[in-house]
Amino acid sequence: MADSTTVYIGLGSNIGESAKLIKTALDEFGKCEGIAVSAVSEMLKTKPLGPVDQADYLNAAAKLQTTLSPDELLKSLQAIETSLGREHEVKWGPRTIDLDLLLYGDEIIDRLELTVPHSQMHLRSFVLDAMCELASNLVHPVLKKSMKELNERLGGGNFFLDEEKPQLISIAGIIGVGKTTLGQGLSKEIGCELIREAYETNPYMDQAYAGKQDIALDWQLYFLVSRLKQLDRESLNSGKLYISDYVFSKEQIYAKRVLTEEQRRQYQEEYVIVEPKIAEPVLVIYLKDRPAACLERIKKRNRAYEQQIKEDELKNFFDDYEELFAKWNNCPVITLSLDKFNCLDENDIQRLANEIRSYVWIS
Ligand code: A4P
Ligand code: MG
Repeated sequence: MADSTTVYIGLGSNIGESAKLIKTALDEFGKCEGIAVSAVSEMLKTKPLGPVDQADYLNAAAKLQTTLSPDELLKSLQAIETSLGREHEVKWGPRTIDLDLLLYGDEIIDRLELTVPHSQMHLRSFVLDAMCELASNLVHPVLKKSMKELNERLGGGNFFLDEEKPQLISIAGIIGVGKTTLGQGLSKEIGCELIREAYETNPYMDQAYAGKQDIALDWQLYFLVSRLKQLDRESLNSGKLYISDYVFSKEQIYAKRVLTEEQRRQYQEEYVIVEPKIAEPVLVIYLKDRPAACLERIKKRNRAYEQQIKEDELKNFFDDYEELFAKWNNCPVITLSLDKFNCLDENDIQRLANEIRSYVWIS
């Protein structure tokens, strides 16, 4: 097709004979003037995303060549939706066929009636799994990341921007990796509150790091209460942005590493009361660096109690964080390796802040 543009369409259905409806929609593309279908992904059965209780979906993506403009193409998609019995009723509700324009070349369009790239595609595994089949190295024109990389951030989950939740962004990673430095840079760039881990006020730090096992439980319980004071979902505002320089889930990593079996049993009794009250992050930034490099930073900043830390201990925590995020699917995770990212570089911070804006609800 002369002067055509490569576009990607997301297809979804959960009413009627979904497989047949998706096939018919693809046939209809082929019949439209100015559209040619060049590739189609497998149809994937997916769990419904969103607040409405409804049947599983079949989803797929298609690669098309088109000479139509983005608006003309959208009109064609809507005409096909209508011809296949689509009624626009409940937002997020069940539908016979849904055709979303995901990408139109590398054009960026930001209008209410047409947003390209599709405003939610980077939050949906059911879109990115299909996109990875067709073009895993294709780069998202706004986020500047490949489909593969965007998909890995989701851990198989599907998400939506939920203004009912506090927009908590938690930074995770081992001691000395630079979580607070990154948090300071980001909170300034984005203009939001930074929630800083309250280790200065924990009266057990010195003794705990000196290896006094009998105070380890008090040490961890103090932190548990402090997390509740900072991250209680009742005290954070819905829709407001916050950055914390720690992720609450690390409490379990520490409990496993620093408590005896009996201490851990007692700790768990309190943990199960606190955990349901804590606001879950809508996005995690996972900072990664070699344990040896983190140890260097710990030496440089020279906090007395931290000077006891050994590289082996840092390696254990490193492994624990890796394990945590290998199976994490509670929210998207942006992983940053410090060989490619500098927490003190303004350009790096600005680029990251721009990416973050696509993963949180901003009024
Ligand atoms: N619009 C703006 N940009 C675009 C675009 N890039 N492509 C406008 C298509 N439309 C776009 O769309 C609503 C309005 O968005 C239109 O006026 C159009 O001009 P719609 O198709 O009429 O309504 P919709 O699809 O219900 O919109 P909404 O709320 O975006 O629904 P979604 O996001 O499509 O979600 N779970 C699974 N597993 N699989 C699914 O496919 N789909 C939904 C619906 C919910 N849960 C799901 C699935
Ligand atoms: Mg749609």
